[in-house]
Amino acid sequence: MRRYCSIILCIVMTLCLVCSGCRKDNGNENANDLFVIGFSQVGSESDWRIANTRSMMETFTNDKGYELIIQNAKQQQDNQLADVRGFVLEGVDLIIIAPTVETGWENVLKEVHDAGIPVIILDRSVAVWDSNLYLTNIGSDFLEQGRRAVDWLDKQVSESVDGQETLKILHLQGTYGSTAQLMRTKALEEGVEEHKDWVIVSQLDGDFTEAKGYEVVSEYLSSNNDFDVLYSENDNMTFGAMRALDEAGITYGENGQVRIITFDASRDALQYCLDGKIDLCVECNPMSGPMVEELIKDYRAGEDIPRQVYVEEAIFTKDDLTQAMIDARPY
Ligand code: GZL
Repeated sequence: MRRYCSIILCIVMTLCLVCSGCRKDNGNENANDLFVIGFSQVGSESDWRIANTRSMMETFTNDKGYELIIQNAKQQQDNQLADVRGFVLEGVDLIIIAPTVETGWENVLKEVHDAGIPVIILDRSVAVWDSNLYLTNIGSDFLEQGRRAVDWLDKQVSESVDGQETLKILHLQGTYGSTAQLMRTKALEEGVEEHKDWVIVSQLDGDFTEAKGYEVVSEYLSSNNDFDVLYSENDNMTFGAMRALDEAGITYGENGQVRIITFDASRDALQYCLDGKIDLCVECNPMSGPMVEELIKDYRAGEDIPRQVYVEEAIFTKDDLTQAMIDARPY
């Protein structure tokens, strides 16, 4: 009998040793004792997105005690849902989600919550009944971005000497259902409501990519060319639209037929602005890695963190820019 007991004891002890090397669920312990973060990123659709991914990689390094696992969802929410469920199975210590669209997150966030893994929502937002399903949402105030663009346009037009009858706006929209699209669109539509002499001649789905922006604007220009403003919800779509305008022989920017308003304020867009090709760049700051790290440090220290954190942003016209400023920009 004693022999059997000693065999069972050996088996139990062996099992304990084997398991002790495994990552404890959210116990912040693993083989190298790194804090493991699963990051579900929208994709790599724009210069903004690539800069945002770079900011996170530069922040969460092994030598600072982190293991960052990045999954690129290629702008498909289904991929993100699978990625997040994979992080739960992996037993990561924290999950960061940059959501493609606002809806469809309730179930997976409940699963993550039930697994006891904290979640940070980055960049865009999620529309869920219970905001306790995530620690915080850190990103941009997209409605404010749009309102800054509308206020600028209002000042431009009210000062314009030609006093034209109607201001015709071509609206190039980002990924439908994303917070960036929903709020930048809401600001413009509010502006049109407030200005009876403004009209949106068409709303085109550019999905935040240069290729789609070129495609939909080219198609529109094949049978229309009567508009005064291009309101484009990100720089990459703007670059595609500029190519289409060039091919159609329509001038834009300084002294052009079409004024261009674009969002993100990437280095290339700022260069076009300084060169008089783009009239207004509305900044959307992708370099949020360090702010995310501070929030995680506060969380791990047991401190309360705000439910919503906005990054600092500005707007730029040609008069606000110098070549030195542009060359020094991080993205
Ligand atoms: C904004 C971000 C948007 C950018 C686009 O925070 O969600 O998505 O404006 C990017 O460039 O594709």
